[in-house]
Amino acid sequence: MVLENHTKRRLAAGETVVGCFFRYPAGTLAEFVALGGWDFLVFDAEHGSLHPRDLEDLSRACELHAVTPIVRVTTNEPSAILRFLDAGAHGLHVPWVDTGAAADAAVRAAKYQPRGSRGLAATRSARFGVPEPIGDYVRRSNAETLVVVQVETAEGVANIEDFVTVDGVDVVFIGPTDLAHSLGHVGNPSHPDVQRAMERVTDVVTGSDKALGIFVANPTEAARWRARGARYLTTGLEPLLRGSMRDYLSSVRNAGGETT
Ligand code: 3PY
Ligand code: MG
Repeated sequence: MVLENHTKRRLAAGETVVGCFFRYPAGTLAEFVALGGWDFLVFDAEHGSLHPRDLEDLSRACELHAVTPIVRVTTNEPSAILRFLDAGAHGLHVPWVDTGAAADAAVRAAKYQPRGSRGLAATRSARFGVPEPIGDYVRRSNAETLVVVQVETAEGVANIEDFVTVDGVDVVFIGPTDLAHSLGHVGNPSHPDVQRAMERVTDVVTGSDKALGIFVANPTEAARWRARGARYLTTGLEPLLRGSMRDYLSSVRNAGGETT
């Protein structure tokens, strides 16, 4: 159900947006998180158990609170992408995009004609065809649907110049965990090889009309990437909760005189 996509508008205006990955099939929990004040939530169907059906409730939870619902799909396949978008996501993350052609395929799967070849029906995304003619919905959806392509392999980094020329890509997003893994430094995104690869992506994307996005684990990393020009900043529910649980337990236990 794409009405006005505030996240896309703010990015187009040169602003910075802040979002959170969420991978649980629980609409009420999504509503609670949406109330936190995020610009957008990314419902993660790549990692985790989300199905297209879950996106109906998860998107609804966001729509109640003017938060943009975005989905990360498993694969760059039009049939997989279609079902998640039809359920109500207003934007799309495609993981493992390695070439300009793959970035173009992601845009074509997300957009209707003339830019793309998304299949058309009066689904939830089209508000079931009730309030407006389907042609109006198609034009609005093409204008409002956000497309994010993820660079997270050595091949993607090598081809980064091709990504930023693709019409319809809004955000080029660095996946630090998979990129470090791909470069042979699993669990160590701080390794100089990984940092060099991220610098290359950063230089090319910030010099283009696309926004740079990244996943960060904490506010310090977010501030560093923001200073480096990233405007689409994401974290995850798990890093937030891990930190809160650790801090809570350690202060409660320390107050009780325990040492661990
Ligand atoms: C990665 O770090 O690989 C990601 O995909 C972040 O979401
Ligand atoms: Mg990844």
